Amino acid sequence: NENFTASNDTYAQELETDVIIVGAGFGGVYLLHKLRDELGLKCKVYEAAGGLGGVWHWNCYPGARVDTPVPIYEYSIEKVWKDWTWTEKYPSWQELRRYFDHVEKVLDVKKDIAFNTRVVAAEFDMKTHRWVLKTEDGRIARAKYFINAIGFAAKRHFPDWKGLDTFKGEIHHSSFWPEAGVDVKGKRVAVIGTGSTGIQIAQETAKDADSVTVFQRTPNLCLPMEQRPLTKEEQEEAKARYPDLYRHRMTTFAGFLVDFVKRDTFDDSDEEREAFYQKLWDEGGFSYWLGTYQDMLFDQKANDQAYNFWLKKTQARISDPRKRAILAPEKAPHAWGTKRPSLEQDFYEQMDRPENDVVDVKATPIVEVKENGIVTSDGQLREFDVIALATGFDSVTGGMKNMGLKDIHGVELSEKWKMGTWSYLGMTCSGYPNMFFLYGPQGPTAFSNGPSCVEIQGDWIIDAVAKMRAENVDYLEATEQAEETWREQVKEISDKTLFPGTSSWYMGANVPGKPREQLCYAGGFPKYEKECRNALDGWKGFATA
Ligand code: N01
Repeated sequence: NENFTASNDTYAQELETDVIIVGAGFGGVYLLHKLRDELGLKCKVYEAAGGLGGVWHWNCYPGARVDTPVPIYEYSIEKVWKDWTWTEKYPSWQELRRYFDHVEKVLDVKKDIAFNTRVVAAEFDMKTHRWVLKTEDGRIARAKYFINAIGFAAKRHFPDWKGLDTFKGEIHHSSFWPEAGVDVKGKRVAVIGTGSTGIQIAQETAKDADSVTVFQRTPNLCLPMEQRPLTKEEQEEAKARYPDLYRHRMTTFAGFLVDFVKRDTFDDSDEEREAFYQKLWDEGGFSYWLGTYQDMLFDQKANDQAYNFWLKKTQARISDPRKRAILAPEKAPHAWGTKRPSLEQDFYEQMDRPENDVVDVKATPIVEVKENGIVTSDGQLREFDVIALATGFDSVTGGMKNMGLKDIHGVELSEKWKMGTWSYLGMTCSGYPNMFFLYGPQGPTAFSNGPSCVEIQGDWIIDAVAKMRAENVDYLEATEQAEETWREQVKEISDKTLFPGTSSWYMGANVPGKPREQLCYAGGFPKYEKECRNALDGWKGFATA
């Protein structure tokens, strides 16, 4: 456009800048801060929501809280953690929002973020070597670098049940919950889905509602959260160790502090194993998942042991035999830990109460929503006042496929990824020069602690941009060969584990018609970082100009 009169104002109709980042969650804010304040680049962020926090802006459903403990669920940036104090080990969405207010106070990021701005198209202009992005309301931005930080849950998944829009009560998807809340006092609530979200909504709503009915397709093999309040004093005392903790989290498999032990399940005697499981169980959180025997996710027999211990612990909490058989069945629904366990507080006790119920929708699927309730395939109509759809997301790839991204040949990303996902290092794509993404497909994403993942990938992107500038590289594009090899590697690593045998969003299996494939890199942080750093040395797998 010859008449392009660009400005650098955040909300300019025509914006010209060095870097455009999409998304103002943990990833986008980290990149904005580092690229702007440390590399000195002009940066702007486009964010569809009205505030900071990404998923923590959208997720305000009842009981929403993170299931990674602080202080590892936060930035390692000293000027941010230095003056920040949490009140709980696993913070609520309200506290995470306050954390982002604090981040704003310290890093002053908002002035470079255009909120309520949804990107609907992006294309690289081969003549000028600049990205051109369009927003829903017709604004245009041009930038040398384009970074996608939209997270893995940017596209909601709604089932296509007949009559979904005829329901006369209140119906909300978890990621679109009214911020003012929904008054459930005296009401009959249906919760559909038992992912991390459904468990939290059911557990919390049951405290106020007349009754809660959970529609469960696959049992969530939940672990006890062991939530507890934190004092300012204990955090101040611990802060001397934070730099070490932050370094350490990058050396573990998933960017947590716990890690798999270098011992196999049957290396221990029955008694030793029982004692070890008990120890992990008592620690709470993900210790029983990510701090266990190294063969748990590889060997079915080892995995059965983990399931049996879980079963014993969980069944003991449910007195109603019918509910027990649905929530904690004798036969494992899938290999333990190959779907995300939710961290619960009193979910099983709440479900056990006589006024609450659980419906096995694997046996009797939902077939229709009527104006007064939900009909299952056995013809039964259950009546409700409120329906919470906790049916998840077109996870990992859905967001990027839905943004109108086009490669240098004019092919849409949704077309390129129609039969499966191709990327290099889970951060770049062939046909998309000077574009980076993080916390998305083929990176450690779903198998990692979010803030750790955005720092490991964010630091790589920052170093790549810095290196391009230092070497006068104007154009950086992953080769198709490098993509093929990376895709194979992601698959090969996953195929050695028990993940592929389970229908989960990790495998793209939660959305009808989506190709079944491992969406994330399951090789762990140390191996991942080594691969990425190696590629930077001499631009392996990239074409440069
Ligand atoms: O989504 P999910 P989520 N009929 O896809 C069911 C993170 N997170 O929003 O398992 C009936 O996990 C579906 O059943 P099935 C975390 O990484 C973190 O809960 O496919 N049921 C499943 O039970 C998490 O993993 C936090 O058989 C249907 C549920 O809906 C990720 O976000 C909190 C159905 C969807 O579960 C996504 O979690 C929340 C149908 N037609 C989320 N379609 C914390 O940090 C789907 N389902 C605490």
